[in-house]
Order: sequence, then structure tokens, then C-alpha cells
Amino acid sequence: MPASPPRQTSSEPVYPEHQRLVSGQGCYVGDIALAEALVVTFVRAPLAHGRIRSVDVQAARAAPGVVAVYTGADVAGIGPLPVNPVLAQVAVPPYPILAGDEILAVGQPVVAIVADSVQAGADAADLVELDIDDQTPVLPRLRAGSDAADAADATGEAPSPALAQRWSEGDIAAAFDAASHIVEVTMQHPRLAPSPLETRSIAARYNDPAEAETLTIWLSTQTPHRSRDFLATMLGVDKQKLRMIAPDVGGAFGMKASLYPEEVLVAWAALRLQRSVRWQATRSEDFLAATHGRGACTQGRLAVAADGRFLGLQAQVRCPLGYWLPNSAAIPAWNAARILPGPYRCDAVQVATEASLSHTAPVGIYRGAGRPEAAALMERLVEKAARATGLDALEIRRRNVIPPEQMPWRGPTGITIDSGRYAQALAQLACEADYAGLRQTVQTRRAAGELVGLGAALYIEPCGQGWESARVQVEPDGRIIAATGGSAQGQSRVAVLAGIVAREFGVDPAAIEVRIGDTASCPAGIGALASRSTAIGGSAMLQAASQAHEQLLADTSEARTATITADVVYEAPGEAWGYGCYLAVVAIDGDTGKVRCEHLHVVDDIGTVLDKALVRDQILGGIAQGVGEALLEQVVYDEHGQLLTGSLMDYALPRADDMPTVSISTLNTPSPFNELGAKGVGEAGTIGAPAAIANAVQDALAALTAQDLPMPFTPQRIWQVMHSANLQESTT
Ligand code: SMO
Repeated sequence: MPASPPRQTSSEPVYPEHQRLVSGQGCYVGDIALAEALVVTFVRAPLAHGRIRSVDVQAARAAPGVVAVYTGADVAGIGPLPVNPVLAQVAVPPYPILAGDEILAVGQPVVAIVADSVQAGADAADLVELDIDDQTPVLPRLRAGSDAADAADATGEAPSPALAQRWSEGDIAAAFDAASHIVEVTMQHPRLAPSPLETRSIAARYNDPAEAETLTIWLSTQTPHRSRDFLATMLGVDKQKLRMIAPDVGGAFGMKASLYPEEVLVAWAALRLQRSVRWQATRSEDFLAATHGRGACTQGRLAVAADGRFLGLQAQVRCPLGYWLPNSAAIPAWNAARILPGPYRCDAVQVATEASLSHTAPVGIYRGAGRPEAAALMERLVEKAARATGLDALEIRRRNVIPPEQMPWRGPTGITIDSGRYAQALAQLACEADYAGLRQTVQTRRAAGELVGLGAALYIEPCGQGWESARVQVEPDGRIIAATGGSAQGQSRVAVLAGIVAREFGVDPAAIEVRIGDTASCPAGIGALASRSTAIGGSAMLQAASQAHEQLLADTSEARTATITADVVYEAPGEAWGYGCYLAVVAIDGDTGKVRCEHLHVVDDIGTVLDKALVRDQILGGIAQGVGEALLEQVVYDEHGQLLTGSLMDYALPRADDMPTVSISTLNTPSPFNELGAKGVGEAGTIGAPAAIANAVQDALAALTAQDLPMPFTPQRIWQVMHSANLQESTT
């Protein structure tokens, strides 16, 4: 019997952060009151590619309420945004604040109007005249069979890689020569719009020059310190003159990890006009010009021995990029490649990855950031290998996984996996899901004419590297203050951090005051990314709490008069690798082609669990987004590079009734690579769910097609498969 979805029950902890956010008490950037602030309205490019003949802003400048109008020439001196150098940078384009001579994507900011109200800005925007010489855009090349493929291939120029890298280990030719079976897979991931509830938003307060800070900036961001530092460099101001505050952030999912041209312009305009300035994107502006995720096309060949052992893997990852690179631009292409061959041993591996520019919105990290792409490719290959060898899907995985006694494991792309009990996770899944019974049920339903499928996926997830900071202070009056450089997007980070400190001091978590996301009151930090907050940030906090507590115990003075402070910069000695084993049951409506993911059985190993309920919520949230990728969501551009999915009327986010029921169990193998033994869980569901659902859908359709279908598995796509199979049947 499928379990019902986990529900909040009265015995579960109540998180003050949750209570506050779901009852409308949150304070987002848009809620920050700024006296006499000006607002920015952007005039955006109506075409994907072209030469600007002229931009006429005379009438806009003279319009009521308009304080200033800026074009590309005004902001040409602003410095570039650094790109995280995890891949070789072949051809990094300039970082444009406003278009110069050339239009590079639909939605690119061309003119910025600074006015005393949103209405005045919108009216003035209508008066701007753009004269553009239309040119053919370069669009991402997609694999054949996906909706936009023909359109993209019709454009003359091939996208050129901006970032690329290759890895190779072992004798790949010998591996394929020795193979009893060779299986091949091509995966096309939809391009996705991260779609946090709160759109991009910034409010910059211009302070009296006599004050220490010139600008106080509230930014909806995952990375307050990094954004402050990059912004200071780009604008050529002392970083101490900028204070960056991330107040409540209404979702981010990677989309708010990097600075946007619009945000840089707001800060620049505030300095130039010596006025407070703000901007909030509309939902359509986020579809047009915030970073998208995924969109990768991956291809792989797996050489398999008769007994199911994996002998060799050849893989190619191709990721789309837009017209400028966010700081995180290289992360998806890097992760998708370096994670291969996932949790498996494979002696010969050849992996190549590249990411190519196109005349579209920027592409960056989105919850999972390359991990779902690696998992989907590998797990589709494994599923095909199971079919080719006649082995059971879980059994072939069991035969190939890296054994725990070989951990830490050095992979062919140079990664080091810290820990993992993959075979045990597979066994736990088989037991929890009643795998044998489930397979029987699927057979029975198939015999009765239903299109049903079962799909497994075993994935691994790197949970961040590097350092994070923490400061714990004990005041003479007994107050304990804990501060960290990260920010929070509704994950109840305050509760987790307070819990870590409270346990050290042996006090109630409510007694701990947690400060996050403010460059003035928190030590410098990296931010909330890559599932690293608990493993790395939490370890920093644990060390700071322990040091402060020791100092407190050592303090024998009768009346303590000084503040005790422990400042820690914790650097993890390596990456913690979470992993999970997912099993999806899908059913396809024979009339409409609509895929329903009925149930997901999940075993996740995230190391030490600090808070069970929060872990479950993270897994469920990730699954919702994974279901979106597999079944519903896709950003679509037409052959002219026009965005066809510019609103939530056209872009299908998952709703409550699209969710499968979910059974979650965990396995806890502590990571030896951090103080807590924790691994990340923020991205788990987005990695495991699409791979498992893809395998289940292909399993349901196995009698009709052996072709690799692109995601998302929309009713239209599935109906076409069923329809062409029926046609073939009736003509033979
Ligand atoms: S996609 Mo995450 O914010 O590293």
C-alpha cells in the first residue's frame, strides 16, 4: 500500500520562521520603506539580435516624474562580473549593464528610466524609440525530437563554446572492445525558469556622506557578502562604503546567487544621483531576463560486460548559456560532467563538457545545477544496460556500486567521494517499497491494459566545498548571539543554527539570537548555495559555539564584564557527497497521454540529520521541482529567439495535484569531511525524481518505443508516441 504523503501533525515542531513567513509577517526587499526613493523602469529589447541604429530618449527625459534616463553609453565604464573559474573559459562575453551597439537577447535592458513612481516610469518607457537592424539570432541547439529543435537548427550559425573541459581515464577503446553490450542514451533537459515566489528585488538607500556607509542595499540574494564585494569592485568603490542586507528572501533556487545588470544599475544610479533608488522585477521580467536553468543535452555510451559490470563510459555534456555569464555560469556544465559515472565503478571513462553562448536569457545554476543532468544520463544508461543484460534494475546497480570500504573514493574526473553505503540504500529501498510486490502489481496492471511503468535512480550529490564563517558572542548579560555570512530563503536556517549553538551551551534554542545575511553585523561568508549551508556553515557555527562555550567555562571571574567572542572560518577538507535511491511509479492516460507520477519511494542518505522535519520538507520541495522538470515545465523560444513562455499562463509550474504520494526513509552515513557529519539535502529531490520518472515513463512506453524521449514528458509528446505506434501497428 502506498503511504499517504507526509503531513504536518500537531506533534511536530513549530518553526518561528515558518510561522512568520506563512502568516504574512515576512519582511522582503519590497517591504523595506525608503523615503523618497526613485524607481527604475527598464526598456527591454524586443528582438533577439540586432544592431542598434538609434535610441531616442528625448521624449522620455521630458516626461513628468522622470529624473534621469540612461543608455548603454552612460554605463559602459562599469567593470565586469567575475565568472567562477571551475571550467576553462574559452570565450567569455562582456557583462553588459545596458545594451551598447548590439542587441543580444529578447528582454535585454536597453534603457533605464529613473522616475519618482512606477507609473511615471512606465509612461516614459512608452516614449522611448528604438531603431534596430534585425539580425539572425544564434539559438541553443537542441536534440532532434524536442519542440524547438527544428527552429534552432534552422538558424545558420552554430553556438560556440564559451566554457569547455575534458577528462579521460583508463583505456576506453579496450573497454568497448571487451563489451558484451553497448548501450547509448541521449537526454534533452528542458530549459527551466526557477520561479521563486519573490521576484528579483533591490532597494538602495543613499546615506548622508558623513555616515560610514554610502549605500545601504537590501537585495534579494543568496550571497550578501559576495554580492557586496563584486558590486564594490564593479563600481570602483570601497566595499566598506556598501552595506548589503539580505532580508527575508522569498525563494531563490540558484537564481539569486549572482548579481544582475539591473541590480548593478540601481546601485550605480543611487550613487550618481545621490538618491535612494529601487527596483522590483515583474514576473514576466524574471521569465525574460533572470537566469534560467538546465537545458542541457547529454549523450552517453556505456560498455557493459555479460555479467552486467560497467567497463567503459563515454559521455558528452552540452549546456546552453545566454548572452552574458552569471558568476555561476560554469557550474551546471562542470557538475554534470565531473559527477560521472556517479556512484559506480567504471575503469575507463571519457567525459567532455561544454557550454555555449546564445541570444537568449542568461543560464546559471538552478536547484541541482548539473547534478540532475549527470543522474539522468547515467541512470538511463544503467536502465538500458539492465534491459540488455536481462538483469534486474536494482541488481545491476548493486553489482556496480562503489563499496563502502573503498571510500573515500577518487573518481575519474578528480572528485573525491567522502562516504556512502550505496548497496545498503538499494536494499533499503527494495524493502521499504516492497519492490517484488510492486513489480508484480505493475505486471498485473499492464495485463489489464494500463500503461504503467517503474523506474529507479541512484544519484550522488556534491554538497559544496570551501569555507564558511561563524561568530558566537556571549554578552555580559548572558545573551548568546550567533552570526553567519549566509542568508536564508525560508529553509528555517535560524532554527538549525540556533539548535547547533544551543546544544553546545546546553540551553533552549529560543535563547539564541541568530543574525544572518547582513554585511554589517555578520562575518564575511559565501552564502546559501550548493546544499552547503548546514554541512559547511553549520560546522563553522559548531566550532564557534564550542570555542565560545570553552571560554565561558574558563572564565572564573565573579562578575563577567567583557563580551566573549569566538570567530571561526571553517574550511571543509573535502566535499560531502549525499546520495539517494528513488523509485517512481507512473501511469499514462491512454487517451490523452498525460503522465501521472503516482508514487515515489525515496531513500536519502544525508549523513547526520539535524532536524528530521526540515529534511523531509527539503526533500518534498525538491521533488515538486523535479516533477516539474520531468512532466511540466519548459521555457520555449521560437525560431526568432522570441520567448513564448513569458508568464505563468504559458509556463506550467507543478501544482499540488501534480505531486505524487511520497514515502521517505533515510540512511545516515556521517560525512568524515565536516564537523557535523552532515551532507546537503537541498537539492536531493530535484536530482532523484526526474531520473526515476524518466526511467518509469520509458518503461511504461517500452512496448511502443525504444527512442529516448526529451523531458518534459508532456501529454502532447506522449500522445504523439502512442499515436505513431498505433499507426505503425495498423499499417503492418
Ligand atoms: S542551484 Mo544552488 O542555489 O547552488
